[in-house]
Amino acid sequence: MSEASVSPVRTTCPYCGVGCGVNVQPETDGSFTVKPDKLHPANQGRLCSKGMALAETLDHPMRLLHPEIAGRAVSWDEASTEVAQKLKDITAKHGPDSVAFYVSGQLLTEDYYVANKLMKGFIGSANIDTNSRLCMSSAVVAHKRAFGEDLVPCSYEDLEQCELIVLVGTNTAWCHPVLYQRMVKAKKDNPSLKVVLIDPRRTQTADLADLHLAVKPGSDAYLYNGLLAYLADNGHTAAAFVAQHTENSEGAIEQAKISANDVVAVAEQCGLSVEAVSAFFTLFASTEKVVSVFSQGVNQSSSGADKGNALINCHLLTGRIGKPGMGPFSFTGQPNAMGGREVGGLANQLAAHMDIENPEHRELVQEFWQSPRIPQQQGLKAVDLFEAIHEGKVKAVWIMATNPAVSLPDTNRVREALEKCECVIVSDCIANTDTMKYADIRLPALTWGERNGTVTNSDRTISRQRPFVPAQGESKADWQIVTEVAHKMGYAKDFPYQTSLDVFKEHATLSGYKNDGQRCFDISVLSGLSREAFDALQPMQWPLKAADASAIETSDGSPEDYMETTRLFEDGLFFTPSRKARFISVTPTLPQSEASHEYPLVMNTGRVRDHWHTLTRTGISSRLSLHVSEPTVEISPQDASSRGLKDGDLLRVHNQLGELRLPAKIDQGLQQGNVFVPMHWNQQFGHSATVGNVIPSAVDPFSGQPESKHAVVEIEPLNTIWHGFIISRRQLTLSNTSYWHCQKVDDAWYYALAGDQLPEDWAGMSRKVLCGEGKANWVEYFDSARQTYRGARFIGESLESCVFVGPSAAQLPETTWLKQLFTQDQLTKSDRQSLLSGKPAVVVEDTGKVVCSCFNIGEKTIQQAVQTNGLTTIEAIGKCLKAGTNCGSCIPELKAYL
Ligand SMILES: Nc1nc2c(c(=O)[nH]1)N[C@H]1C(S)=C(S)[C@@H](COP(=O)(O)OP(=O)(O)OC[C@H]3O[C@@H](n4cnc5c(=O)[nH]c(N)nc54)[C@H](O)[C@@H]3O)O[C@H]1N2
Ligand SMILES: Nc1nc2c(c(=O)[nH]1)N[C@H]1C(S)=C(S)[C@@H](COP(=O)(O)OP(=O)(O)OC[C@H]3O[C@@H](n4cnc5c(=O)[nH]c(N)nc54)[C@H](O)[C@@H]3O)O[C@H]1N2
Ligand code: SF4
Ligand SMILES: [Mo]
Repeated sequence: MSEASVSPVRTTCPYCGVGCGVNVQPETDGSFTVKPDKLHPANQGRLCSKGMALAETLDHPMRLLHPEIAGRAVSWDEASTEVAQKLKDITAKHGPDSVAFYVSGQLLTEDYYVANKLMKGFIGSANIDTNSRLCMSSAVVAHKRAFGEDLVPCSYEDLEQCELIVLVGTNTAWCHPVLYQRMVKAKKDNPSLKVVLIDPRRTQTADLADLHLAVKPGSDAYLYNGLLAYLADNGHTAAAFVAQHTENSEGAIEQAKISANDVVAVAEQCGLSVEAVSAFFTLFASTEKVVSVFSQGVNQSSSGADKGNALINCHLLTGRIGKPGMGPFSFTGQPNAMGGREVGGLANQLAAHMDIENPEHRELVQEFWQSPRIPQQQGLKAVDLFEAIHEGKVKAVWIMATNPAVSLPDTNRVREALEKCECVIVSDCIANTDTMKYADIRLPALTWGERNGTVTNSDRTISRQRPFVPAQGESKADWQIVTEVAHKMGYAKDFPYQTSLDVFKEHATLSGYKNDGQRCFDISVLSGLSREAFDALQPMQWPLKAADASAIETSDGSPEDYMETTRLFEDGLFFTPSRKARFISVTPTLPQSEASHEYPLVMNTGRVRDHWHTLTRTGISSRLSLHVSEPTVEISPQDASSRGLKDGDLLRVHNQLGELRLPAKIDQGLQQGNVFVPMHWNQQFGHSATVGNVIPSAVDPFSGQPESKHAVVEIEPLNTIWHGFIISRRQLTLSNTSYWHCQKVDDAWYYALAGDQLPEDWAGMSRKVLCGEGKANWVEYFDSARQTYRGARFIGESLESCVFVGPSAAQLPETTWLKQLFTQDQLTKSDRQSLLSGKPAVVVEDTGKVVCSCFNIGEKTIQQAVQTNGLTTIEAIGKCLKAGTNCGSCIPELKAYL
């Protein structure tokens, strides 16, 4: 390939709901360079650390390459026939509700559309739900109740046009890093812009905040009811707007006053000082241009929908919606959480923002699909769905692009359900996920870089994902897999799709079908999209309006034929029957599990900066695994000291549902009595590290969204008598250890280990664990007095693995140098001689935990540079070390060293 002949492919990042544009440049050596797209409206030339590292995660060592039935590789023909037959047989015998699909906000819109159509219109059940249930479903309910439709009014540019940003239950710095950077810049450009953070933890996001309200977990609705009452009592009502464009303001205010009659009561309910609550209320009341961003700290709650509405109520009362720089703004999590909602991927939706329980909508969709049947009522929501599988009511489940054995609450029960289920079909690109273990039929799906279609981000911008590498193995697009199954079930004429464009056009057409302005979601001007126009499609914000009335019929989707919509509700009209927005009366409730004598600690969960969900992508990148390299339970300094714990102590975190085994990490940002466990680790990456093991399946009564942010637990030291580690070129299966976790390092895997029983023979055990192909030779050292064992396994001259064991973690060597040895094909004589000492003959510098992953700069390097050179600004650190000058994701952390 000559340099000149290949131009970069413009596509969209597959991670978070910011939906950044990326340019992928194929290089002459077959590799790819990923750069931010300067022209994409979401990121305007920025990318975070995960986006920057995308090229490193393209080749997955565990790709699923062939369809399999019961572990046997089969042809696609056989696989799709088997899936179709199973679905037909089971529904013929037990009815349509005896089968289910469980899909994902990481599917493309086209995949999602086809799966939803097959289940709802042809199998005739509404048993299709999605991992968006765990993520956005409370926000969906809040939007529908308030606005009559699931609509996000704002646009990213509102973050730059406002005077106050309230961040509620969002760790934006780590989870929507590019939007965080946009906010940082907005604040720099406009020093009067204020930021308030509402989060029980002091996260990296607090760095941007003028005020941080460390609320008592789960108490946000008290705060927002209090705010509503305060606004009403102090004359901050947009009276004309409220009268003309809203309903039930009085009811909601009255209800709010029952729970929160003054600032003192609110402060008490939320565990805050009266001053802090007053400061927030005054700031909100006195600032016209307010954007309130909310995310999982609000949604993942047994009262998440009410919390969303309590927040929206305050925007309605002040009329702060539908104008530049203001509005409630739900940040979506997954790259296509919004697209999934457009096509109706939730069990209570239909398609194109229509509802199953609305007879007119049912009729309309059925007519459009020409489908033989359509369910009359909602299907099972995720948690109930897996319960129904457990009970044997649902006998076949097809899981696509999600890992429920890790991400649902009460994962032990979910795993039992999958174990018992008659037929588990899993479409995934990876062969070894925790869920894949239960699959009877495995279907290899395309992944990012290979897929071709559309996604929609948090601010309603539809962007293209374009392919730049060929499909690996026999993998196929998800829409194509579903289409083939639909054909085998006898629905060939109803699923006539040859390409994802065919699907997209049908979806666009349905959005306008008999719409007449009743449904906001309308992209029907793209119904006649040509191949060329689809391939050239620029990011655009729905709803799309035709530039002139005739354009809909004739348009080939060229940009001049339509107009985008930056902001919704500018005309004060909503999508309820009365066209008025609704205030919702909210009675606050606290999380379902309460701390007790037995389980005194409140456990919170969430994300870390450089990892994505269940680690199927980021877990194979050594660079992304450096920032937070191990699963931990974060505890407050007070709890650590009262329990005599220090960093790194191995703990059992347990409650009535199960246990976790994790090292302690003392975190100044936690309140006493609270602990935090990241959601990412699972059975592929650790022993008892799946946080869902201890999360109860409490759900919101309206949305069915689980309370994944809340459990109560007790912690106690894990009994261990030896500690060790293994570094190995291959991934290993470990038994006989009471603790392990693994981390990808350059050219190898690092395993931390601990056990409560000494093996009879370390050498024998090491051989068993590290056995593999090729004739190996060992170098070993055993000190029986000190109970120390060290061994290394060579294949020829190449170091294949090494193992270090001792009575305590403190007696093990630092591992930086040992990990580096695996980047060499052959060890030098001196390295080989020093190997078992764990230290090089010539000492290499330990740079500490990596902070800047773009330039691999460790904390010790930063501390040293700050001290010796007297650096006082982020810019100065950047000049001196380059840290923070590329993607900027580490800037909040860099500030801590100044
Ligand atoms: N790095 C990274 N980024 C991601 C993802 C990822 O896996 N990794 N996943 C993406 C997805 S799918 C999603 S949904 C988003 C999630 O994005 P966020 O919602 O921002 O992320 P979380 O860490 O889940 O939770 C946010 C915060 O809620 C706080 N919280 C917990 N309980 C409460 C409470 O009672 N009240 C309040 N006010 N706050 C509370 C937690 O302390 C946490 O800091 O991130 C997206 N971006
Ligand atoms: N305790 C706790 N639990 C949580 C959360 C929390 O904050 N705390 N957050 C919840 C939230 S918000 C979310 S969104 C979920 C996320 O949880 P999951 O959806 O379970 O997590 P992922 O690891 O993203 O799973 C995606 C799967 O799809 C596969 N995949 C990737 N691309 C494709 C493709 O193109 N096609 C197919 N067929 N497969 C593909 C990946 O290999 C992976 O196995 O977790 C939820 N669970
Ligand atoms: S903020 Fe980061 S993870 Fe999210 S879309 Fe942009 S580059 Fe991807
Ligand atoms: Mo999510």
